[in-house]
Amino acid sequence: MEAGLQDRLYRAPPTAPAGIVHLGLGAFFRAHGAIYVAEAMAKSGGDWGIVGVSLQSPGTRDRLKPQGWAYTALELAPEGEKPQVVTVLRDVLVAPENPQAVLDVMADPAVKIVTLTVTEKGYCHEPSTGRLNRAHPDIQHDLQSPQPRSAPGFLVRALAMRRERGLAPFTVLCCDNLPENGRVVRGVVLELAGLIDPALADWIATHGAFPATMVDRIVPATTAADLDRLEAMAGYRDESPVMHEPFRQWVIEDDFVDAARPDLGAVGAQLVGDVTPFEHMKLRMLNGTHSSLAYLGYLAGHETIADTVADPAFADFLRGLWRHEIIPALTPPPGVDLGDYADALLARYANPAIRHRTWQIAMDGSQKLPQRILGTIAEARAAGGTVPGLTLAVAAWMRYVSGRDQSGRPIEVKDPMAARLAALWRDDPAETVAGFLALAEVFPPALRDDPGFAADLTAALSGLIRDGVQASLKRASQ
Ligand code: CS2
Repeated sequence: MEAGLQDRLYRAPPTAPAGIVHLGLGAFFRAHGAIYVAEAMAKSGGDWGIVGVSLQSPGTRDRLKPQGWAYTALELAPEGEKPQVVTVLRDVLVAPENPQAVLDVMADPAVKIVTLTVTEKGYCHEPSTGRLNRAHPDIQHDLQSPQPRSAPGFLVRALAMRRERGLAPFTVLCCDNLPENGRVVRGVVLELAGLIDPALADWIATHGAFPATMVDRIVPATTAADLDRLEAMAGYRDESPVMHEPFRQWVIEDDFVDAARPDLGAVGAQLVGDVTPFEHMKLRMLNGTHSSLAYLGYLAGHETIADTVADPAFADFLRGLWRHEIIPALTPPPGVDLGDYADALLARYANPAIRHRTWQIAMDGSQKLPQRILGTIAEARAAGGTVPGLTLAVAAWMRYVSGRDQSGRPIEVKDPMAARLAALWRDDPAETVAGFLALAEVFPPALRDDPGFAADLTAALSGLIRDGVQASLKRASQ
């Protein structure tokens, strides 16, 4: 046990002045980016304290404030748990309470970087195309009001303030699991800025930077039992700890305004010229199989990913997904063996100390499936291949979002499109599939217009309904 952990939590030493504003202060950033930044400052210095912003609710701010913004990050390794106190946060703002205060700090000359983890749906874009969804209610609001609600709205209005003040823009560092995430956030920001003031959009396009990133660390939601266990172990109460696996990876395109950034390379982040091969590998091999296991595992009655992969039929299915369906369509990043990467992923999923619920990962499938699964399917089919496992995963998603499991029990579906998705379920699987494939926001044209895919998906869904998950897994395992 690290000495003085309790003292550090409640009398956190003053952290450096803020150089970073983070939008979307969830558990993932506190267990990933914030730790890299804290370590980079400890190693190489710099004023990179972080002001966190919650875009929705005050819960995190209310829990962290009495702790002076410090919190415990608990590493969950199979061989034991290890707490670390993180003191890099300087303040936490709650955007709906005072949007102007958020804009003011984003427009502060000391702030050089705005990082984001606002989840896939937070970009208010159309997942199948990456373009801004102008009809989104928050975007409609942000077009009218200088006090924004959406993440793109905050970026645009704060960049406008910086331009008016003669400051350089901040670097926008997207840390969400989106393909080409830098390009997506740049696209929505430029489109929104252009609707408000075309000259602003030109200025951002010329002077701004939107580096792409690949972020990776498994961070299960913290539970009440975790709080009690940490208290028993560490001897102090932390009302807002975060849980994480030992593994972490952060690959960043090295393109920052005025090259201003923490020394992240000194603490293991990879600063590269092209993130794309890393991002494809991670989104398709990790997130793609995570979502597949989430829907199929949930329907099979498994509560967590570790429980799911402990089931031999699932482990076989998973290996088949990687070997036969996902890896063949990938270009390995320099120096990476994708077979080894798959083996390491299986060990991470099997970590019994991580209770990562299938229900948690199943959330927001309409926003996740395109980049995690549908891209691989479209490429494989275009090359004349078949992908029965991933097709089955899409069928399982359709069953899941119907809101009822195989035995008619209700499922609590969390998805911005939940009501529309549930309404697509029909007694006839072919009709259900036709309804889903008409969703232009989710399915790329290559799949919407592919009768062979519709037929395969219908067969997978019929099989799932008729024979259940286990038999379907066997059929799809090659
Ligand atoms: C998961 C991710 O919840 C989900 O959808 O697939 O949060 C996953 O755990 C992380 O991307 C791992 O880096």
